[in-house]
Amino acid sequence: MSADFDLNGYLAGEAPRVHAALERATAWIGRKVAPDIAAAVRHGVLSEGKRLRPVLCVTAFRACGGSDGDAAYDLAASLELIHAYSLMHDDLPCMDDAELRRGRPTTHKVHGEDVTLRAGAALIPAAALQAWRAAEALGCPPGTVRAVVARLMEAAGAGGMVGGQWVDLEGEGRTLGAEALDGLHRRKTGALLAASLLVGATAAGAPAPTLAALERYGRAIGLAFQIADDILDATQSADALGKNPSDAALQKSTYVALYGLEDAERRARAQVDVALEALEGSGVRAPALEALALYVVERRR
Ligand code: GRG
Repeated sequence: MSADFDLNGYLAGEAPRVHAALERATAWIGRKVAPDIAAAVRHGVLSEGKRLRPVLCVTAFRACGGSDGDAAYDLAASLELIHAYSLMHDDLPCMDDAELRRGRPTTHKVHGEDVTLRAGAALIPAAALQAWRAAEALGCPPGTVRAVVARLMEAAGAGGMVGGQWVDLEGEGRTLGAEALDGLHRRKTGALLAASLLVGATAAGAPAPTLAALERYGRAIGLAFQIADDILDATQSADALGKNPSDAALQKSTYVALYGLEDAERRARAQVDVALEALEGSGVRAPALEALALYVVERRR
């Protein structure tokens, strides 16, 4: 484990390159939609998130031998387009009904519910096209381009994020057991985090055993991330989080409710160990991925 890796410096270096790719993507989408939809897209996509998914994607891409140019960031932006749409829709009154996100009013509070619904929907096919175009620009062979787009859409779909969200919505006001909670979050949060690594590694031409190990790493940090999210929701203020804590109000089943704070924290760290072990077995040397595994449980927002 590289204890001296400067993750803050690494993230600070990645942020402008990810932002520039998101600017290119939103400008491209903006040319296809009405101005009110384009403004909502910009609000949802360009507001200041942690950019964990695109950073995982470019980090895996480079660690697997990919080159370091703008097209890699364009590929990574496809993950953030899906993530941004999911947050825009998740915040709508028919779902979590949230007013604050990333320290700003949510997209529908500024641009209206109907426009936000349409802007979020436009982002789904835009993300698929974004991944496709970027993989072609990277010179990926046709089969690899197909695999990249398929990985992204599978993770976003009913077997992944959307399916997890269904279970989450149906679970409000009910108590879910450990297995159901893990299953929900493997899909809702974990699938897209794992896909972030797989999209990058697939585009770089990584062999199947490396992809399998990175998938194990991604699924483990996905669970760790969600446990940490539940802990933050239970312990931090809206000011610190940039969003209103909402699990209790929405009567959601959480890892904190299931295990208590201390055990939840222990379980999150155990998942980090699983992730680090998978990384070690992957044959990929990536100090940034080691540091990111710890970051998901040590972050403060
Ligand atoms: C129509 C049922 C249906 C679903 C649509 C809304 C939706 C799809 C899915 C919701 C998925 C969702 C909100 C998952 C939560 C994932 C999560 C923990 C988000 C927070 O991620 P961070 O902390 O956020 O990385 P930032 O703001 O830093 O990017």
